[in-house]
Amino acid sequence: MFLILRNVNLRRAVVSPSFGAAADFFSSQPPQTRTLHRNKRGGVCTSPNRKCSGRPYNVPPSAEFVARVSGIPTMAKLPHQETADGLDAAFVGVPIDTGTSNRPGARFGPRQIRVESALLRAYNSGTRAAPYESLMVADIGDVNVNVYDLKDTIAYPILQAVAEKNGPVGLVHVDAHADTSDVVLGEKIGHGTPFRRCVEEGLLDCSRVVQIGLRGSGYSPDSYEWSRAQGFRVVQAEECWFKSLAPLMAEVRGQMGSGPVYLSFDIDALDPGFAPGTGTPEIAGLTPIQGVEIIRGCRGLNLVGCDLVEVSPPYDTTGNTALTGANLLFEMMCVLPKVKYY
Ligand SMILES: [Mn+2]
Repeated sequence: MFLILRNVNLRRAVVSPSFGAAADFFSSQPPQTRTLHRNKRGGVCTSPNRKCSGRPYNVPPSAEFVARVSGIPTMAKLPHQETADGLDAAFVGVPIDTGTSNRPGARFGPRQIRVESALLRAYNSGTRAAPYESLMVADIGDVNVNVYDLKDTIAYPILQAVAEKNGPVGLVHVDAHADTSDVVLGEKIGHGTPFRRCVEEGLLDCSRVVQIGLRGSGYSPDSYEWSRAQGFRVVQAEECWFKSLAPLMAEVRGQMGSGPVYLSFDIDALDPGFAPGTGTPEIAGLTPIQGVEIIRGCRGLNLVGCDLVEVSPPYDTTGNTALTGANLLFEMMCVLPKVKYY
């Protein structure tokens, strides 16, 4: 799991009251200060950790001058800093897979995505976005997860933190799975239940939720009945086949309006032919083009955070799944508010 967060207290995001064991574990650790905030530099870099360029913002070193394969692998070869101080947006890894229902391995996702992200460049050739000309971004490392706590979910505690700051948020959820189960093997918290928990706690503005790419065999004839009953818009994969998703995203922008929106992208939304490195693959999924269309279609929304989850490198030794994940994260950064476009 990899995240891009804006203006969120990360400690609150990762350590929720629901996570008893995890909370105890974290409370025994040194205080963390990863509180994201808008910097007040007025266009002047205030980060003491900027090492990559002479520009006012962190910029990945160009492979025209610095060998891609050199250096310690951070996300997009951005500087690493311990805290989010001075940043407009931060990449943070959450290496967790302990409660996965099928193939484990996603704990290695952030590390592999960082390695593959060395191929990312500074500008988006397709959209002319220049994220490093208007946002201060860095890699703030990984959350020190409790790998002995089997409660494997991330969207739930993050949305608790996001909603605490913003109130109930809209959600663009791209996934093969609805992740709205109630109880799995007696457990209320797992990677198949987060959005039901979010609704129960009032974290989502249910009229501003869309789930895209859902598919596969289910536990009942209508697997997405619960989602629809909450007011979510459900766009099954079958509705996406053979189409551009740009028109859909125009409708989604209308649905989301100007309120805060969170984007959660499970790599298994993509067809396993493109992204086999994941824990619960489902055939006949979205193409990478459609994935990019969805993310680019979020431009203009008031995005408060994004995640990319379930990259499991052991199931794709080519690295392509992690490479795809890295590129999708770059696309997400390019549609954050205030990104400069040429
Ligand atoms: Mn999924």
